[in-house]
Parts: sequence; C-alpha cells; structure tokens
Amino acid sequence: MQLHPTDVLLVIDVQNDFTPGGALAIADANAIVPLINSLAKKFDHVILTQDWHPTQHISFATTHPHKRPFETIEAPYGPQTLWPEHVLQHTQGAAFHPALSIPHAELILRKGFRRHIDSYSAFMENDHTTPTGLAGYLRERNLTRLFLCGLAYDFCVRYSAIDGKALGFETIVIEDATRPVNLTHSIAETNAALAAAHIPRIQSPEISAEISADIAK
Ligand code: VGL
Ligand code: ZN
Repeated sequence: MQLHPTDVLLVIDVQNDFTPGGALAIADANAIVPLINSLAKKFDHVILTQDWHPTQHISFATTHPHKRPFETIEAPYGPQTLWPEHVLQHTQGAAFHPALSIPHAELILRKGFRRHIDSYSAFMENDHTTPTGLAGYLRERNLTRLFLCGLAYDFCVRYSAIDGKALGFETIVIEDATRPVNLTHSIAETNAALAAAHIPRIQSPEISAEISADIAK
C-alpha cells in the first residue's frame, strides 16, 4: 500500500497507564511502541491522541458508590463502562510511553477532559454529539486518509475509526500496531463493527517502505 502526502497516522493513547505497570494495563502494549515509531517515519503527518481525565471522572468506578471497574452504568448519554482511575491530567500515568519517539508529530489532541462525559473517540465524545475538533482540523489541513494504531484496539481505536469513517475520511486500522483491552466480546464486536463500516484492517508490513515525503517534496 502506497502512502500519499494527504495521509495521516493517528496514534491513539500510547500512554503509561495503558501499558504494563499502569493503572489500566493492556497486555503486551509495550510491543507496539517500536512498531509505531517505525511506522510514523513513513508518514508525512502524524497526530497523537492523549486520554486526559480530571479527578472524579465519570468513567472511574471510584466516582460511583458501590461500583467496580469493568461494570457498566447508565450515563445520561447511554451505557458507560467503568474503569480504574487512569490518565489523571498531568500525571506520569497520562504521559506518553517513554519509548514513543515521533518528533515530527504535528498535533497532540487531548480528549476525555470533561468530568461528566467520556471520550473514547478522537472525533466525538461518548454522547456522539460533542466534537473534539479533530475533523475540522483534518479538513482544514486537507488530510483525507487516516491510518490508526495504538491503544486500545477494542475501545479508543475502534470508536475513533468508526467516527472517522462516518465523518467522511477514508479509514484504515493497522491491526498489528494495536492491542486490545479484551473485555467480554469486545474484540469480536470490534472486528464486526469495523467490517460493517467497511474499515479495512491491515498489517504494518503492507505499508510501503517508500517514504511519501521523498516523493511529495
Ligand atoms: C481507553 C478505556 C478507557 C482507550 C481509554 O484508550 O482505549 N480505554 N479510557
Ligand atoms: Zn479513559
């Protein structure tokens, strides 16, 4: 697959709390970091997202009496999975993984910073109506095709891909550069949702080694 100057790599939530030792650790998450670093070198444009929660965030089990992580509550905007407290703003847990090295990343988009609404997607908060501004940014910059990688496959990567596609961007998930949280059925549901939305899953070796920047500039 040949890359174009209007392609962008979206690196979702590669943060300490989502990696082993973190508050919401995802198995084997460290393994994707070198892969993402080398993928990023092939893209002219890279955007990082950073999950960024205040204290007492709605998605924290500790915010709700008698609730435990991984249970679901009915939020005003619909069902909300509860999580351990994670990526508290300006903590080490919220920082990017120390091995993530993408000096040419052009934008760091923070999400999930409103106490009363979670945001899995890089485009829309979990009410599916509050935009993060990313679609407008991409359109103004004429970035038309999205390649997604990062954490977690079955949550933030999934919802970012679905929304990106629905907002009119050509959208592709680089599956081996993601890892799942893996709650009950979450991986199978993600596979089905991506297929239903016609979002291809590819493997990183399918992306051409040729650096589009060399052609474009
Ligand atoms: C994520 C659960 C809670 C993610 C973020 O990045 O996929 N998952 N917050
Ligand atoms: Zn979160």
